[in-house]
Amino acid sequence: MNAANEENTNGRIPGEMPLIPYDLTGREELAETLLRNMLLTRKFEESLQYYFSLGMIHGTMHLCIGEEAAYSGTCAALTKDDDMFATHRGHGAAISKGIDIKGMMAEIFGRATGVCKGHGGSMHIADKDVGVLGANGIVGPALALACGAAFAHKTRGENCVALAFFGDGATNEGIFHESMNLASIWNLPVLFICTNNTYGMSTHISRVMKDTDITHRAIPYAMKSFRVNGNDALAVYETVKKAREIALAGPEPVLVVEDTYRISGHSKSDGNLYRSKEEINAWKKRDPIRYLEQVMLADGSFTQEDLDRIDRETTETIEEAVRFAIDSPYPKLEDVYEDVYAE
Ligand SMILES: Cc1ncc(C[n+]2csc(CCOP(=O)(O)OP(=O)(O)O)c2C)c(N)n1
Ligand SMILES: [Mg+2]
Repeated sequence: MNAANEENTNGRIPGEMPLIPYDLTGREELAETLLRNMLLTRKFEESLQYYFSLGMIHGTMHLCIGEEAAYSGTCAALTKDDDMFATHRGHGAAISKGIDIKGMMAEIFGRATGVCKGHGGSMHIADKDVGVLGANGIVGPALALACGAAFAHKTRGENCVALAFFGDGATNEGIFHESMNLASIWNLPVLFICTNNTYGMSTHISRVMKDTDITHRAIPYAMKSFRVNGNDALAVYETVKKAREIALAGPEPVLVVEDTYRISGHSKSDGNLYRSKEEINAWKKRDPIRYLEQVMLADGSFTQEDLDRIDRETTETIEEAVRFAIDSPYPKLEDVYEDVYAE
């Protein structure tokens, strides 16, 4: 099943994204939320880049610049009670699921006021109060963890789903197939969301898969699947909303493949030697934030002044979060074993 604005973007140099005329009447709040979360994610990560370059953030991190619509559109289709599991590239997912931005910024700065008391960092962001059940530095576990959460929802008779984000690379892992099989045979209300940015580190999808249409991987598990333009936040939202309804009604799992592109490098140590400037520039023209802004202006529901206000407000939120993080204390040395579980 293909949603609006679908095209095959596995080719390395994509075409331009045609502007789809959306009627936003009565859906202004949705459009603003989608845009706001994308802007917050972009500005959050640009700040991280800056403070990392100053040596004020340690370790590494994986940015999702260019992929914001996939996270924003997907999470807008969820309720607060739905559970979400993110990947190593999880900032946009956590922000879009409603995590406290100050607490997440402080976490990545390693401060005691962080959502995980500064013990987790970029790849271990979690806050179960808003259904952010954890990012993960290992490729693939989100799928299996989401099966567990969905099993709990089903057993307790709760009206919610569990969702796992994962990349195209993860679909070649055993855990992808084991989780798809388990969810299918146990009829679990779980959404498997593949952010297909066509690369696993420096490896293009076509070098590791004969059939690069990842929706075909739902077929052996008798699972419904959708493929959508992951740079169009509204199309993503509509697709995931539909998938969520199917998952709850079954209950049954659904696979959604969101075609997108990572403008940023894989992690902080990426020389971009595996792809051309031409390819990156072609994708920059498909920027999901600029695209939604154009849709909002074209529909007439929003003026340039409205967009400027949203832009300004999101900048202020991020600046405030950075000030909060920098002013916060580091965790105490004697607390190093707190929240550590080992037998
Ligand atoms: C089990 C496992 N294998 C390998 C790695 C190293 N690794 C980290 S990210 C990554 C690429 C993952 O690609 P994809 O799933 O497409 O996600 P993307 O980084 O593109 O968002 C790899 C191989 C890992 N962290 N865990
Ligand atoms: Mg990938």
